Amino acid sequence: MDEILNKVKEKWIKENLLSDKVLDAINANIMPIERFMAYYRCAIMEVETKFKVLNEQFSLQYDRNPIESIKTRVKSVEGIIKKINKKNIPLSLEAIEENVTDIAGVRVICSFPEDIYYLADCLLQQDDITLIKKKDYIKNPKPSGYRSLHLIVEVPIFLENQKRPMKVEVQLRTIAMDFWASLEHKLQYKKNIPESEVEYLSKELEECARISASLDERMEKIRNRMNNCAKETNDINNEERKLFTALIRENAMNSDDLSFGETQNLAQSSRNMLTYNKENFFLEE
Ligand code: 0O2
Repeated sequence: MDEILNKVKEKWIKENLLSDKVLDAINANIMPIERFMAYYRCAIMEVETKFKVLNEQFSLQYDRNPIESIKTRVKSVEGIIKKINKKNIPLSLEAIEENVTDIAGVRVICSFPEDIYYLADCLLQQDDITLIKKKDYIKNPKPSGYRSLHLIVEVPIFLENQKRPMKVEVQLRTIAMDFWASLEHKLQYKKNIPESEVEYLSKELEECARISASLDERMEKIRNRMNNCAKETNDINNEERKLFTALIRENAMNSDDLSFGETQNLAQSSRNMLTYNKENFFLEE
């Protein structure tokens, strides 16, 4: 009996669910979704490249990289559906495109908080970027302790015969902010935690967020002090170079034909004068 039922079931599936008509219908519906997701992947590439270019330029100009790493993702279909339900968005690609603004996500991990604002400004200055929304959770952290700078931007992608504006969510954060957010995000998925523990853990996470913010601040101060020291040393070296050149020029003008030994003596006396000047320079300070 079971065998007969199975055969009937199989025949029905083949004739109805796997018919050419049904497969055509599935393809017709899947294609626009695949195209839709591909557009978001292209938008991610555009924004990621912009950050890579800024990083490269910064590294040439200041001899350091403001970006530690860049992570990108296209939101999963499951994630999009959850957001549609949460926000009661109509079930059409147009409505999703309009209302789900984080389908394309680019996360930029920076070394210091100042780099975040520098990079955000540089991106927003570009004439093909339109700012849709900005949320500064660094200046105004979430009650959970979450800190990051969020930008929803629109960037054009250039297709065969079309220029298409696409929305991308950019999250900029430091390594410390990212460490905290990744861990906290993982903990959000842990189930069966008793109410009393939830309260304790939330307080702990808030405290950790505070510590990580203070760590960012202190590291930035250390960086700035180091930069100032390096600048002062650079200024002194430049001063030294100028003095040395001036002394050589002066001594050379006062001497005609010099032997090798005399030239060496001249260089040494220039160095001595330079040391004297340098010491006085420090004493004057
Ligand atoms: P996922 O899995 O990271 O994509 P909206 O985006 O406007 O619909 P909302 O909540 O107003 O919703 O946006 P918001 O506040 O800008 O946050 C969007 C994203 O920021 C979240 O995406 C998280 O990635 C991150 N985020 C916000 N708050 C927290 C937080 O308290 N902890 C952590 N770890 N991350 C946070 P999704 O869609 O929630 O999830």
